[in-house]
Amino acid sequence: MRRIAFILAGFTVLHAADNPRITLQLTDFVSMPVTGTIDGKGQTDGMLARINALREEPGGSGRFFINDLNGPLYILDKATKKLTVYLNFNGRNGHAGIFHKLSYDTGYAGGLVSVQFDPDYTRNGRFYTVHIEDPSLAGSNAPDNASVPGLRLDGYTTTTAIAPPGETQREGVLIEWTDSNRTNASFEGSAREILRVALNTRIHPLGALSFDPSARRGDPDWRVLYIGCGDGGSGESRLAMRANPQRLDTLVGKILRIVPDLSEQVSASTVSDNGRYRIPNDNPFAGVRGARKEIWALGLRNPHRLTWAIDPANARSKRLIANSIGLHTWETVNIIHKGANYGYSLREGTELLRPDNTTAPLPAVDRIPVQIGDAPTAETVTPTYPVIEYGHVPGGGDAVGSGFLYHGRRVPALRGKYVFTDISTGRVVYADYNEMLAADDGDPKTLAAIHEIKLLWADPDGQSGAAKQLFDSMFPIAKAAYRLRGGKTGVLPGRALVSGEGRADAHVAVDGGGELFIFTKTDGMLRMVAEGFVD
Ligand SMILES: [Ca+2]
Ligand SMILES: [Ca+2]
Repeated sequence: MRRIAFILAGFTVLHAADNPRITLQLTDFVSMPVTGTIDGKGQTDGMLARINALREEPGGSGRFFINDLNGPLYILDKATKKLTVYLNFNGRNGHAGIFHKLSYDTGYAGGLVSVQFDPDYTRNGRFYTVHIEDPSLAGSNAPDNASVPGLRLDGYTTTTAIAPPGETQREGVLIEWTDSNRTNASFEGSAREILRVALNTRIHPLGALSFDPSARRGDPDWRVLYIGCGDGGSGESRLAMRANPQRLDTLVGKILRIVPDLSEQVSASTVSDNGRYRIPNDNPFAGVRGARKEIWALGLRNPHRLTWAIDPANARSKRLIANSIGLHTWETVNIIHKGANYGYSLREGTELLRPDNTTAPLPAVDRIPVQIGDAPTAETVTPTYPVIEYGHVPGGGDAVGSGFLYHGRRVPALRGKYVFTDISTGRVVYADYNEMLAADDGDPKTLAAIHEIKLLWADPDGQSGAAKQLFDSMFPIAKAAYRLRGGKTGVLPGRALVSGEGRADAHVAVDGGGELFIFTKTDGMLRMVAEGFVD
């Protein structure tokens, strides 16, 4: 204990001067087309545009791919701000898009959840998407190309969903797309369903997709895809499915690691049961009888954002980071290790999680059982704990958003800092990356500190004039813009414990150069971080 106290004190002294008070100046970049309803009364229908991620297209085209949960995948030209619907995933109930069973209207993370480029995209035109389907809806679960004449569907077949124990309500679908002409803003080419995972409820879906950006051809991680698979809501259930995030024989509540291209990493992997992807031989449970070979790490509730932190001075020093949304108590940022067990739903954050979903201090002997079937085995492991956590309390938040290790040029003071948001309150914060690495020490008591970022923004509404004002979070910014765009629902659509009535629904994103953007679903705005100031 003495040693821990010394180390913590060391952090404070060592890094205090390196954690400055930072203000970011925001510039409105694009008003995303309204795909919600201006007076929506539900959890999510009143959000003006449910932008979930922004990715810069590799190859220097100067274009972003942006997905809206409600269905559109846009291409945005950064210079001209021209926005084109590239693919529309919403083919539900007479909508013109591709998937008749798209489930986007209930839950915060339904619909078109994610898009990610193949590391070899500039050669092969490939990218990957995850969308959520409701199998109880009428119609086929195969794509409909009426809205995309260039999409060839000859030979396309769906796969059988891999189901977790318990009843299921949704399916997360991973699809590989190959565009044969990257120079235009339309899709022409083929698609292939790779993986379909059934989910117990409509929350915490299959979602995050991430390739190691430092891997090169010939490396063991070249074109190897890491996937965040939420627990589908199983972990907070009072039914037997509560064990699903801990069960090695099911995919939910895990980080998965697969090779989507059957012709890649051939000698170091085996073909999956569904024949659509490969599984690396060095996955930690590849040789464990009864375990799913796809699993890279386990015991996570909703690891909805995965990102790689690469040390700019040493690309071999890299970490996979998962931001995982907590139940009633703790929001966490986790450094993901091969084979590690993050404890959920036996732990939440750095506490014990009881069967009634309340938390308590960790037990003196901090071990949890390995579970491969319906019952725990005799074998036990020590859980791995987050490097950052904050509570569902005033000054904390409700749900951790996306995060990135900043490596851009516009805000030098943020270099070496991990920037992230709380979704509902719209707080934008950072932690020192070296503190995060030091906190990844097997000791739940050591954590990296969180530092507030202030925001400077000029409210475009005439009443407060065009002068820039200082804000503590994205919430008042989204609120002002929501009104200006015609939003009519309360303070802001949605609600949460700490944010109260209304949610900002804020996330950060980075472009190809590592520069920051912030998007907010409730006002449907994408904003650029133009510069940063240090007090
Ligand atoms: Ca094209
Ligand atoms: Ca620690």
